[in-house]
Amino acid sequence: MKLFFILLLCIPLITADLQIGFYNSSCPQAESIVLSVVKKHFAGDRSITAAFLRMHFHDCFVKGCDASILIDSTKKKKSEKAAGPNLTVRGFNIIDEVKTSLEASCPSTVSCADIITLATRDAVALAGGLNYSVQTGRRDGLISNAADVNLPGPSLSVNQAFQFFAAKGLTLDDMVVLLGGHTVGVAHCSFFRDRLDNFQGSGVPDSTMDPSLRAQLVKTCGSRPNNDPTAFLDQNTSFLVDNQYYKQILGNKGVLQIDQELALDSSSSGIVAALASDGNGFMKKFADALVKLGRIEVLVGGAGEIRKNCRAFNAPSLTSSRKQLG
Ligand code: HEM
Ligand SMILES: *[C@@H]1O[C@H](CO)[C@@H](O)[C@H](O)[C@H]1NC(C)=O
Ligand SMILES: *[C@@H]1O[C@H](CO)[C@@H](O)[C@H](O)[C@H]1NC(C)=O
Ligand SMILES: *[C@@H]1O[C@H](CO)[C@@H](O)[C@H](O)[C@H]1NC(C)=O
Ligand SMILES: CC(=O)N[C@H]1CO[C@H](CO)[C@@H](O)[C@@H]1O
Repeated sequence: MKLFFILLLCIPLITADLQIGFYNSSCPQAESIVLSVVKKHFAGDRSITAAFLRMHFHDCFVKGCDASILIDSTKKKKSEKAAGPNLTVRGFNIIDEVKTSLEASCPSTVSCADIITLATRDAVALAGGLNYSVQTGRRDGLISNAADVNLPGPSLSVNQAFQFFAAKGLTLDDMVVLLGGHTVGVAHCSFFRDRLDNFQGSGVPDSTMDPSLRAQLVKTCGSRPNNDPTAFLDQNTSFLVDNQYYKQILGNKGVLQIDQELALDSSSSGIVAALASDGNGFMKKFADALVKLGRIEVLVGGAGEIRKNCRAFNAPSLTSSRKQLG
């Protein structure tokens, strides 16, 4: 009898996994609520596609896709948000708005980690990418420490950057396809300024950068010396999810060093060329790679919690949603 109960308790642990339509019965409106808020914001600001892609990447690469990136720092502890590479992640207010709307319809049901995943999917589709099906059922993490943030920097070689992806179970193809996220969005000059005049401390520009792009970036970055301006990562279709990024880097118009390295390094140049010449293939691969990104080290079943407020862990008195494991 006792053994029977132990087995019974174990079943949810064994079968718990992400599923397409995880909220079909617990919150049937979940996906349409996310879409309506994202759509509203996208109509006024197409740059939110970039915001969510980067937020999703940073969330999933630090402690898995568990919304740890959304936690605000407290006086006592600096959360992931307070770490250098996270400084310029944006879109937090839109996530809050989605959460408020979801809590009104389905309290304590839809995780913040799933909100990031769904908002990314919707924003990609609105920007011309595929409207792919994405699994849900992630739970929110209980840890967010600035010290845990260890993300690849923009001046790494392809092989160095790949070590970060391999550690998350991703392939070199996955990395090259995911860096296609740089088909939208911007980079602050501080992340690539050395390439314009003092590449790796050499005193001269990065010779791999197209001279006309360099001239343009010198103008952009030099214009307001007291702050840190931004430049588009994709010089042509800066707000569209398409394969232009790969065409740009093949033409030496990568803004970040890692972007340019991707086209030049013999390990990745073939993948880049293939993606540059197959727009539809890129769309499908990008969607598949985002689904794979969204599965990294997720919490499912009774792990973690469903946060009421994406910026804070539930108070101990609210932990009824923190299911007890048998
Ligand atoms: C080796 C891997 C990567 C490196 C070194 C890297 C580095 C960077 C850097 C330095 C920026 C500029 C940030 C700023 O100035 O605010 C940036 C922006 C961005 N990254 Fe990446 N990134 C990587 C992978 C990815 C991946 C996998 C995605 C998503 C699939 C992604 C999506 C973005 C987007 C959309 C932006 C623009 C953000 C905005 O406009 O607010 N990146 N990245
Ligand atoms: C939710 O509904 C969709 C569409 O009908 C279906 O494809 C999916 O398998 C369902 N998921 C679950 C977990 O019921
Ligand atoms: C994606 O597909 C769903 C289901 O067909 C649809 O309701 C939604 O409007 C589509 N999203 C976008 C951004 O087109
Ligand atoms: C910009 O992108 C459009 C649409 O993909 C393409 O037709 C055009 O050739 C591109 N222009 C440049 C200068 O890359
Ligand atoms: C807002 C924020 O978190 N800023 C921090 C980002 O990281 C840099 C460098 O680690 C810190 O100096 C900032 O305080």
